[in-house]
Amino acid sequence: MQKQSLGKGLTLAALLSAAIPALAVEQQYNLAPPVTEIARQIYDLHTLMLVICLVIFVVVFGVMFYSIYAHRKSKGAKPASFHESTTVEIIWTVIPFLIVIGMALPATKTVVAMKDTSNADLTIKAIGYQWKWGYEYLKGEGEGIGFVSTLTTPREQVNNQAAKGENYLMEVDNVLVVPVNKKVRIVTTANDVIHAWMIPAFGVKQDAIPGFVRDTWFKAEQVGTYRGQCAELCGKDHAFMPIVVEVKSEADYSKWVAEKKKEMAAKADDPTKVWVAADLVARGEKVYASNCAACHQATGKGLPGAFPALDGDKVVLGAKDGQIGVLLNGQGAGMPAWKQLSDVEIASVITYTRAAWGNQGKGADPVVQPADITAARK
Ligand code: HEC
Ligand SMILES: [Cu+2]
Repeated sequence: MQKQSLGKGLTLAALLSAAIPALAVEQQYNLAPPVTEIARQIYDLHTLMLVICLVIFVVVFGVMFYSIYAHRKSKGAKPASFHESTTVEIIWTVIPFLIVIGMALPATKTVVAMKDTSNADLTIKAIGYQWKWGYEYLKGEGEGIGFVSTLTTPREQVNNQAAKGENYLMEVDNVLVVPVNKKVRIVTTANDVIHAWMIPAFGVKQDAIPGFVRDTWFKAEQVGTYRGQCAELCGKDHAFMPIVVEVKSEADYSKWVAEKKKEMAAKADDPTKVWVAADLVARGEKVYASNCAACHQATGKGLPGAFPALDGDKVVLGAKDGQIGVLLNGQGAGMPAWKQLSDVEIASVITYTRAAWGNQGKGADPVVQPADITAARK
């Protein structure tokens, strides 16, 4: 899936791929090289159980084939004809029992450790949306930071109209940044349907369920970029909502927090300001591309039978209150509510849809101001 630097999670496969670069992309048969204690335990459990299975396989089939061969009829073998051997029954109960206990004990220890989210240095909420991830830094250094993380792979690559990039479908605009060697608690939830937050290298996979809060944790031991995907089938673009985590040194993380806070302060829109139509349209085009185009398409034509066209749509051309309502509350089963967008974002995307494609100059209320959204939210 991705090249990873060598470190504590040293494996034969990683060693081979480092020695022979051509193998790097090819080694996709094993688990991801672990970079957390939990992932390492999972990796070792996996190997241990595989070895136990292999030994059982060899012993059972060894005895079986040996018996078939050594006691064959042509050598005059006579079958034994005993019934109910207590000794045999005890042996074939006790041995498997010991094997199962031997596997369950270490596995339980790891599962219990996985669930222990206490004493985290940093708590981040991950919210699944159809089809992107939102992050909110709830507690610890970086508290207050929040952003949405959307796929950046261009559609041309998906449609085979362009060569696929190195991190095809595994790249996003805003990566989740965390410090190295700190316990990070991830609180998951979802806005629409069940998603799941997964980073194989961290040994983390947690469902994100609407209306519920679940949590998991990791403590990455190596600086680097780690990638995962939504791991719960969540609709049409399930394969298009990857997760990218960048683990930074403590100093670099502090620097990132400072920069992000400055950037957020600069971006914080003043929802009471009256905007010029052209600025709203320009901003709305971006909001549309990252939030609406997946369903209604960049052309505004939608997908017949699934997503209505917004080009020439009666709601988009109608009075502004109707469209504000659809965006704030959603509509039917398919149109999600967009309450999580800011007033400026909602106002600009509405203004954009009213000015784009063939809608220009046709409808009522061509410009919607952020103040309209503020009022409608009340
Ligand atoms: C997950 C797919 C999806 C996304 C993303 C989405 N929509 Fe929709 N939208 C729908 C569906 C489906 C409907 C039709 C709902 C119904 O009436 O059952 C709809 C309806 C609408 C309508 C009303 C159309 C009508 O005639 O009733 C408007 C306006 C609209 N969407 C605008 C937007 C905007 C703006 C965005 C981006 C912020 C957006 N949609 C994002 C699926 C989506
Ligand atoms: Cu999902």
